[in-house]
Order: sequence, then C-alpha cells, then structure tokens
Amino acid sequence: MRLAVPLPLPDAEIVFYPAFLELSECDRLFTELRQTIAWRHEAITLYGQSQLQPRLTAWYGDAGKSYRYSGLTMHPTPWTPLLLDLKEKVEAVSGVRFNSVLLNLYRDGNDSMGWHSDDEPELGRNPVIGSLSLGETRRFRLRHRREPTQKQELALTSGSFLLMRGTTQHNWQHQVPKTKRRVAPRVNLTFRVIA
Ligand SMILES: O=C(O)CCC(=O)C(=O)O
Ligand SMILES: [Mn+2]
Repeated sequence: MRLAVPLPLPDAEIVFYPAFLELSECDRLFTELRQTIAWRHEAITLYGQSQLQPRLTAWYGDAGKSYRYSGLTMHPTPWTPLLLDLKEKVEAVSGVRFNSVLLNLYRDGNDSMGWHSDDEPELGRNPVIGSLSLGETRRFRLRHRREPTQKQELALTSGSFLLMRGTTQHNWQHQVPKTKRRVAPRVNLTFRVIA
C-alpha cells in the first residue's frame, strides 16, 4: 500500500512515499490542522536584519524540547491527539521516535522556505527529518552543497511523506520556492528528534 521510492542522490539518504496517507482523509486532516494549530507569524534574524518569515509556523512536542534557529527560539506546545496520531504513523516507517514537530502553513504562492539544511546542533549528528504534506501541491527542490550539477525536484502532493536521514543534511540543501501560480494553502509537518 505504501509505495517507498528511494531517491538515488549521492551523499544522501532520502525516501519518498507519494501516497502515505489515504487521499480520502487528507482534506479532513488539512482542515483540522489549519483551524486548530496555534499558528504564529514569527520574525527571524538573517544577516543582522529582523524579518517576518514568509509563512506561518508552529512548534509542538515533548516538554522541554525547544528549537532555535536564525535568532528565534520556539518552545513546544503540548502534543494534540491528532499530531500524536500522525507521529505514530510516520514513526512506523521511519524507525525512530520523534519528539517534536515543526509545522509550516504556506498561505499562498507568496509563502515559501528559502534554501537551508536542517542542521541545527540540537538535531544531532545525522538528523532524521520526516516531512508530511497536506493541501496544495508545492515544489520541493534539493541541491548539493558542493556539486552544482547535482539537484533534484519533487512535487510534494497532499498525503505524501518525505524521509531524510543519514548525511543528507550535511551535503544537501532544500527549499520550497514561491510561485506566481494561484495556489491554495498547504500545511507541512516536519517531525524531528531534538536531543
Ligand atoms: O515545507 C516543506 O516541504 C519543507 C519544510 C522544511 O524544509 C522545514 O520545515 O525545515
Ligand atoms: Mn527543512
């Protein structure tokens, strides 16, 4: 049922599950997350400048599992039953226990995520990142940090799951670019293990 597609990229360990969740439950999950998550519009500091992130975010997880990036510290909101249910589902194929999740809400095509690796120290040496998508399909681009010809692009459709592990974050960056197309909102959940 759950097709697993390993991406044949050098210096990375990435598996894509295009139909991880039942399509029939995705609309309900998307609506519930959009309405019940405590979404925030946070500022980060980039190159010494404070700026609002081009998306809404939320941080849920076990008590004490805070997350720091770009001058922003997010303290966890306790798990909801729905988030715990999704966590169990992704753990079943990931083989790890996640203790936190960063949620992103891309309201329209102007919302995006710039090039980065998920390599903050609290994610440990080889971060495992489990990324679940709901709602609008958005492009997800990957590029090798040192080999300019090495790149890959995926369409993250509703109900898909992307698992990144091993040395992926050492060697690759990823982004969700803006789009001029008129697009509906998208919710993304990246499950993480904070040390
Ligand atoms: O929205 C996505 O698919 C990517 C999210 C992401 O890279 C992150 O939260 O670190
Ligand atoms: Mn990321």
